[in-house]
Formats: sequence, structure tokens, C-alpha cells
Amino acid sequence: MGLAVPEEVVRVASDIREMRVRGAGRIAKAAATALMVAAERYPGSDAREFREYIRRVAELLLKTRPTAVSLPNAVSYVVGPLLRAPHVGSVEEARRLVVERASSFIRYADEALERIAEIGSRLVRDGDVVLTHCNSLAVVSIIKRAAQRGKRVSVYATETRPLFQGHVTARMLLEAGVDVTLIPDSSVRSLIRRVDKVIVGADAVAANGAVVNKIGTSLIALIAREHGVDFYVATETYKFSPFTLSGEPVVIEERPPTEVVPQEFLDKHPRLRVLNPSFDVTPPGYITGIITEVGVIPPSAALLVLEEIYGREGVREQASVAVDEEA
Ligand code: RUB
Repeated sequence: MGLAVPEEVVRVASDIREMRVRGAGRIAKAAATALMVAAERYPGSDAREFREYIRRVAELLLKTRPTAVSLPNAVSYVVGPLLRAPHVGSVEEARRLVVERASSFIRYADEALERIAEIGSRLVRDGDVVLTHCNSLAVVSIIKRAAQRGKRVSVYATETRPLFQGHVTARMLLEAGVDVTLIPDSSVRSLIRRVDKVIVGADAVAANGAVVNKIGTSLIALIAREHGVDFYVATETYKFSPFTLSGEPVVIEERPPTEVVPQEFLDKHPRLRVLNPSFDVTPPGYITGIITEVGVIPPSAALLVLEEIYGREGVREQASVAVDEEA
């Protein structure tokens, strides 16, 4: 038994789990903020207890949703040095470390988004029709920036069933004065000839350049390939997964059947099985380029990005940061 996790932190965890906070970037920033709040709120003076308490907060956050690798990457960036340190020092030192790492993660995330908007907007030509899927802040930022630069850009936004994140994308873009056409997910092949390029976000990028994003993304990539339409992924490099280097697959979240059909329908048809995978994997061969804060890279360069971030040795180390291990 240790100190209770503060209410505010429990709320952030439940906001992520219940998808009131969603999108890989926003999830990562919310987790970093929660760790900072937890560190600031620790009332005691025992450094070892502080470390155990932070470990529990990290575990709580990590358990919320399994797919977006931005979450374990953010958590391990913020608490990894404290949990791995051979000596803890004072509570004040440990607290400062967590708060500084959390702020530097959040600052990096904001700057990365800004760079992606700038770099990605250069790929958008005047008059382009861009198709996007789900709700990605990276994609929305690119399109808003292109519009701010005076490019006439219009967007086809898929509804993104079953939870309709496409409505969020439509609202964000409409508020920025961008023309949006909302389309059913299943209409992409019928409408692809009107589209100049596809840009989607990412929840995880594997070491081989495969991209995990909202369910349906890989079908759109397939259709784009069939019609010779460029397919871009916009993502911060903290969504690149060091875990995939050791052969670990990205876990695809399974969401409840009631997101697909109402409970009454399930009650009426007890033998009905419903599958509701939330994400899918787009193979690297279908991806024209990955727009990151360090530039537009081919999917084959994903491994280089991971090595650049973690170092060759660090890649292994990062892949094994387990917050449940005794530091
Ligand atoms: C969101 C989703 C987004 C990515 C990228 O899924 O798949 O495309 O997370 O978003 P969910 P961003 O709604 O299930 O979280 O660019 O904002 O990080």
C-alpha cells in the first residue's frame, strides 16, 4: 500500500480509457501532464516511496489503451530516468526530474506538431483535394497551415465508424474556414478519382515502416495505390515504436460490441458475435512518405529514425523499459 493516486490523475486515465481524450498525440501529452501533476501533488518526504508512487501512476496510465505507442513512449521518457536510477536522492530532486522531463516532452510535442504543419503544408498544392480518415491533429494542422498560406484546399473526411471521429475532423477544419465533404467510409473507392492525395495520422510506426492507424486506414491505402494517388502519413517521431524492434507486434485494441450495435440488438440475438478492432496496419509499400518533424521520410527510414532517437544500444534499452521492473 502506498499513497493514493490523486483524483485528477485518475480522471485523466479515465478520460483516455473512455476516449474523451483521443488521438495518439493528445493521449501522450495528457499522460505527461498527469505525471507532472502526480509529482507535484506528492505530499510525503520519502524518496523511495515517491518512486513507487510514480511507478503506480505510470502503470495506471499505461493500462488505459494499448495501441498508441505515443503513450508508453511518453511515459517512459518522463519516468524512465527516475525508475532506472540506482539511487533516488531526495524527493525534491526526484520530483524536479519528473516535472522537467514532462515539460520537455510537452514542449517537444508542441514543436514537433508545428514543424509537421510547416513541412506537410508544402506537400499540399493549390487546389488540392485531400482525403483523410479519423481525427489526426497532425493532419488537421497540415491542412490548416496550407490554407493559412493561401492555398485553396478542400478535404474529404471519412465518417470513421463506429465512433465518428470524422465529425471532429470536419468541425476543426470548418472552424478554420476549410471546405469539408463528409463521406461514408465505404465510399472511398467510389470517390478516390476526385482526390489528389491522402494524408492520415498514426498511432504507431513500426521499425519496418508499417503504420498502425484507425481501422480502415489500410483499405484506403490499398485503394489509393490502385489509383496511383499519393498516400502520406503525418506523425511525430515519438509514435515510432522501439518495441517493434524486438519483434513485439503492436497490440490492436478491441473495443466493445456496443460501439457497433446497441445492447438491445445483442440481447435479442445472443448468438451474434461482433468484432470491433480499433486499428489496422498499413504495410510500408503502400505509403508514399511519412511526414515527421525531422522531414518527409520513406517508410524504409523508420529504423534510422529509431536509431537516431534511442541510439543503437538505446533502442534495446528503450524496448525493455518496464515500469513493473524493480529499478
Ligand atoms: C485516433 C487515430 C488518429 C491517430 C493520430 O484514434 O487513429 O489517426 O491517433 O492522431 P482514436 P494525432 O480516436 O481511437 O484515439 O495526429 O492527433 O496524434
